[in-house]
Amino acid sequence: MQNTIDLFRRLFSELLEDEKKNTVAQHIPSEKLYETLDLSLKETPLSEEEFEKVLKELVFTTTRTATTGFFNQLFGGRNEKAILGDLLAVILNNSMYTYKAAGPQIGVEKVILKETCRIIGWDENSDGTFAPGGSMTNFMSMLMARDVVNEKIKNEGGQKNLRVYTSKESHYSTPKNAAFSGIGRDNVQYVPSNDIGEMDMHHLKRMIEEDVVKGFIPTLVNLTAGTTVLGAFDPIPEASNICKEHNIWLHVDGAYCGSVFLSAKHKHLLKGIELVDSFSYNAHKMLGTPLSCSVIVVKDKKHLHDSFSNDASYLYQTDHDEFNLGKTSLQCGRRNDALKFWTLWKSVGTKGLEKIVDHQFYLADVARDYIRSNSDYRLYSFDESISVCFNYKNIPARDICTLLFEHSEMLVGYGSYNDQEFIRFVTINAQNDKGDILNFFKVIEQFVEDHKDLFTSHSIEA
Ligand code: ABU
Repeated sequence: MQNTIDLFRRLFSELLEDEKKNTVAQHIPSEKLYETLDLSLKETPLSEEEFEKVLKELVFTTTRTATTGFFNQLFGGRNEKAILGDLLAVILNNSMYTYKAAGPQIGVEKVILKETCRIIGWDENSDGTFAPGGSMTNFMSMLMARDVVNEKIKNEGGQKNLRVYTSKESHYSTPKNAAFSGIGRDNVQYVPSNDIGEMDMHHLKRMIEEDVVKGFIPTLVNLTAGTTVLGAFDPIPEASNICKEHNIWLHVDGAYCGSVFLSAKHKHLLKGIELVDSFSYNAHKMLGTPLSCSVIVVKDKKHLHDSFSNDASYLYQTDHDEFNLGKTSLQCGRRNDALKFWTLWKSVGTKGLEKIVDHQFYLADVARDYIRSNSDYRLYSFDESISVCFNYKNIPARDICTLLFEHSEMLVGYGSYNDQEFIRFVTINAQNDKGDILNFFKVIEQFVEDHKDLFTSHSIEA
């Protein structure tokens, strides 16, 4: 084992050194991947030296997500205390279904869930669990909503007239989950959003009322706290009133920005969160833990048990259900995603998590100020969002993003709203500072200046 630990230390130290010089890994075109790297699996073993060489090549050419060159998705950075927790979780290798198999790690998960529920204003009757990602926490909310409408579905199978409401700007997991749950993709109703990307409550109310008249059963309203493109927050109190009137499960998908519940300054974006039935957030997004760290909490823990528990005498052999977390989880074997969050939270305190969240909004202000003060840029997104959407010199956003990627300069993505396409710059890496944000714009400006021919001669194919 010592040799392996030494190899890990070598690879990690060398990578850290290299990242200081090269924030973006050398781009390997996908069509050249297998001829560039030796990924093949063979009958015979490699020598230790050969093994280290191929592993180093792989590590060094892998997309770098912890540097100042990565703004492509809704995560980034490298929080050391959280990494320590995740490395320990790998070494300990527990499965979180029973107290017998995970011991005190069950308590680690439970204190995170309890503290989350307490901060958002729920009582002892609330609880939660961890799932493999935001899509799956949304899926869990849909299953609980379905089972509340008709508890027989889980035994007898589907019912054709259930309806789910989500905004046009919401995450693409909702139609997939409707397929998985038997509700059906065709029963997802897409509610239009207003000018700043928030679900329009007048439309929601009208669509629900029309569905009731037609004989549909409104089952779930899925709100978003931080839409994937604009980072908008749907209004909770208005949706809660509508849901109460019609007995509909209300879920808030806070995968991207739900962690604002930890910030005194920004928690107003989640005003009314205590009114909802379920709420999910990803600590691997705003809080910067390694992937994945997805939490769902429910106001009444009964629903977790009703939808997810199943007897298994070969598994549940000791202790109370409260400590056998397989009774409330989506999966059976389940890795310990809680420990990395716990090591982070324990080391910086709730105040430290708040600072992480607040810093991202500060960085977004820096970016918006820069854009607003420079006439070459046009801003499309709004204040109080950590997605800063813009165009530069009217150059198609997809051209800039794709060329930056292919030239190993910077990873940033594009999005669209109301038929406008723009660069989506996400200030989610709280390890960045003002200089890193300003440097992002400098990289784009220098790149465009140095590659004028590419931008004037043609538009890149999508
Ligand atoms: N849930 C992942 C969203 C990915 C993105 O919008 O970048």
